[in-house]
Amino acid sequence: MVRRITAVLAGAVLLALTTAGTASAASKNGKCESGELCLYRLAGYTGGLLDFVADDANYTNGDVFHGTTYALDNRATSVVNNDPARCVTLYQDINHAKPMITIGPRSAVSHLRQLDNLASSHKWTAC
Ligand SMILES: [Ca+2]
Ligand SMILES: [Ca+2]
Repeated sequence: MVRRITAVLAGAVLLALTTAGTASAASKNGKCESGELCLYRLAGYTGGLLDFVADDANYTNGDVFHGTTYALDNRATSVVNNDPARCVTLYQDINHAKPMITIGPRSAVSHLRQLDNLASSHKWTAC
């Protein structure tokens, strides 16, 4: 019985270490790390950024671009998908309504042009 519990604990520790190793990127720390979607307020990846590891169904929840007081909703102008494998879709409305654009792995858009200042949610997808 004792031996069995030890084996389960060892497995749990290994899982925790593996998870930490693959999820080193931290959302909303102002750094566009590998595995993140990075939204910039201005063209050419300037004007402050917001970086996300996960989906976000609602940009109207108080997020501001890092280092600024500008709210995210309807303000993204340039975008970086810094994930090596996933695609990410931006939506014009909250709750992933009205898809605008899908950006492939390790791809970027320096100016969203006619889609400027519209994004209100995003979701990661398989490519
Ligand atoms: Ca980050
Ligand atoms: Ca919008």
